[in-house]
Amino acid sequence: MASGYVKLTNSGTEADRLVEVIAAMAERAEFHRSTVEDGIAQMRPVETGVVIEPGQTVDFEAEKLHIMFISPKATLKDGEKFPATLVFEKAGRVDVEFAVQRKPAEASESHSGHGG
Ligand SMILES: [Cu+2]
Repeated sequence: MASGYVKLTNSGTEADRLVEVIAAMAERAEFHRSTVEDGIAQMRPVETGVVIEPGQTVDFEAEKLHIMFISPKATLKDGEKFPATLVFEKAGRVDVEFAVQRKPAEASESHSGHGG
């Protein structure tokens, strides 16, 4: 599995919500939040999407959020890029590119708490 991080700024006057991420390289993508419960790192799906208030920036890494790419169809190589589409409730579809970076072992270990 691969996790993606974005930084979203809402420069509009109304709140918006990131509802979906579409990437051809994965079967599907989910929003997850990392939590620590009883000293065990876990991830919980964020079913409601990610709200960005007007004038606010949501930094996935700082908020312990990530986009989980489920069942990548290709092996991702360090330094590669792949396209994806962010779907917002109000702003609609925004095309982006994710840069692939191999994470240190201790960071990917937190995925062991994953339900599937
Ligand atoms: Cu996850």
